[in-house]
Amino acid sequence: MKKTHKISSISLLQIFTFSFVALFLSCSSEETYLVVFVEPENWSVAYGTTKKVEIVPIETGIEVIYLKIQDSIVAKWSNPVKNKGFSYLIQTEQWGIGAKKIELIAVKKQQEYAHEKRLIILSDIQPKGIAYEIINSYPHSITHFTQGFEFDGDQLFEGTGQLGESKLAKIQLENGESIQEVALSNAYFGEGITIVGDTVYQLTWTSNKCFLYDKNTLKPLPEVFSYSGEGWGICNNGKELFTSNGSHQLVVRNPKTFEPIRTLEVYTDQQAVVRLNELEFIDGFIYANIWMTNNIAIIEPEKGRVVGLVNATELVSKGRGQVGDSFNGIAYNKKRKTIFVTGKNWEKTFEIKLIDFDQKDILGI
Ligand SMILES: [Ca+2]
Repeated sequence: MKKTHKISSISLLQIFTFSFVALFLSCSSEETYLVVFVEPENWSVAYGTTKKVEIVPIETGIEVIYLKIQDSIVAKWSNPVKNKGFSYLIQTEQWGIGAKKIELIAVKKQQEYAHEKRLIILSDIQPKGIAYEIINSYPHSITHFTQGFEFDGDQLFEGTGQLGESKLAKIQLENGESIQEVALSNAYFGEGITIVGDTVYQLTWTSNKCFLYDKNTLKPLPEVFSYSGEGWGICNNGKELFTSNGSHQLVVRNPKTFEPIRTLEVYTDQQAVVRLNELEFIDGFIYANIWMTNNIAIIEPEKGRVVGLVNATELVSKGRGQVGDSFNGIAYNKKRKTIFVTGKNWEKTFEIKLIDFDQKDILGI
């Protein structure tokens, strides 16, 4: 009893001391700038442009100033003179789309003083509104909280969520019923699915686990991949996996190890596109449901630019039914060249075709 009391007193004291030191440090670092960016700067620019930043030392005795972009030193100025400014040109193509950390570090008497900004590099393309036509509709099980939707040939696979109800199933398109299915343990909330070779990958929402199955038997494979953060959607282009986590970022992964290769930041010409959910790779582009909207974003997988937006409000009203939740689920049938879409607990799955979506035209290639 006594021992417990003693430990908690020490912990509280440590927390207090730490907080005090942290507060002191944050105050001092915020107030002591030896070098600054000249304001007002526009910290949001289009990809492809050159961004000129103006820099001015505001103190004497600085030995050296470093400019860092994304933690890499890109320029260095020795013995700068107070109030004598200089500039640096940031080539946005070199850094890619997304939020970039831009940092000035002034060194004086072996102390470092930092001044940090975020440069948002937006897409240079305005997304095109893409229309579609409904080719057909099919029943969808209202007990399926759809989180993953993908074809292997003509066989539709569906992964579902909710604790105690999550599963992976092969679906008979004509009636929406499971031909074969495997349940997840009650501890796991199933998320996106994708198929590479003979393997089905299934993410979990907050358990940091990706389960693997033999696509023919739906037997779970012994290997389980782990990852950091939440699991939402997943798709692949045959060589790489793409995973979403509810943010505007997509992580490109090695299918053999699940290790991240790079991160894509998804932007329009105005803003980051957040809450990217179920994914599908179609003809060189990533299609993503945007959670809490009726939209699908069509994303270029190299740079993260949103080239098109499909507004599926009509499908939501026609397919959701009484108990349906959000629009989620995109599966491409390569043979039919049509896209199948549904939602969580929806009554229907729709087969659609996009109208006048010419990717090459949009990208100007
Ligand atoms: Ca999909």
